[in-house]
Amino acid sequence: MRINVVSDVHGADVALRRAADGADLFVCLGDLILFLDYDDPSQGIYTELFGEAHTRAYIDARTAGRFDDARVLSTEAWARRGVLDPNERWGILSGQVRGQYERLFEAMPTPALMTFGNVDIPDLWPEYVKPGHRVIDGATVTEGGVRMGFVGGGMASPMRTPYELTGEQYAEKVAALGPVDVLFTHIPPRVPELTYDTVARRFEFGNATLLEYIRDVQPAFHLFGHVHQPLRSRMRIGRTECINVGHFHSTGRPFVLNA
Ligand SMILES: [Mn+2]
Repeated sequence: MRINVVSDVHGADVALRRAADGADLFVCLGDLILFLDYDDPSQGIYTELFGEAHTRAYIDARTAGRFDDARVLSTEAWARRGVLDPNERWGILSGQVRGQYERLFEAMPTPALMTFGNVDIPDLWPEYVKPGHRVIDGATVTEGGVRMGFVGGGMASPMRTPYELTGEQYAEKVAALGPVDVLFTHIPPRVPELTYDTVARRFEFGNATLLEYIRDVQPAFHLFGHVHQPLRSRMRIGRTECINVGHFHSTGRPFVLNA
C-alpha cells in the first residue's frame, strides 16, 4: 500500500490539491494554518493584519527567545488596530483563520486520514471537513490490514500556539492506542536529533511518552512533522523507523511510505 503523507501545510493549498496523486491512502498530520512565516514574513495572518515590518520584528523577538518583548509588540500592534482587550482579538483572528480553513479544506484530497498540528484549532474543523475526511486523535484505524495510530497536537510551550497539551494529556492519548504497525503524530519523539531545528537554531518540543511507546511497542514506522528543518529527518530506534515527513509548505511534496 502506497501512503502519501504531508505535515505542516501552512497555507500551501495549491500543492495540497495534488498531494494524494498516485496514492492508495492519503494522510495529513496537521498545521494547516499560516499565522507566521519565519522564512517569508511577507505572508501569513500576522502580516495581513499588522504589516510586514511588525511581523519581522515579532519573528525576530520570538526567534531570540524574547517572548516578553514579542508580547509587548503584539499588544502594541493590536492597539494600533483599536483592540485593547485581548479577549477581542479572537473575533478578528478567527475571520482570517476561517478564510484559510475554507481554502485548505477545499484543496484537501479525499479520502484523507487527518490529525491536528499545534497550529490548528480543533473546534473549527467540524465546520470545514468534507465527506471522506476522517479526523483521528488518540485513536487507531486499520486500512489494508495495517493498524495505524494517530496522536495530534503539540506540547505546552512559550510559543502559545493554539493546540498545546500538557504531558499528562498527551500521555493519555498515547496510552489509548494499544499496539500499532504505523504511528502517526504531529510532533516527534523527544530525541535531540529529531527535535533540533537547524534554521531556527532551537529545540522544538518532542514528547517523552512517544519515545517510551516506540521502545515498548516497536511499530514498523513512526511518521511525524512539526520540526521544519530537523538536524536529522530519519533515524532508527530499535526496530522502528522514525521519519520526519517534511515541511510541506516549503517542499510541496508528500512523503511516500510503502507499508
Ligand atoms: Mn508547523
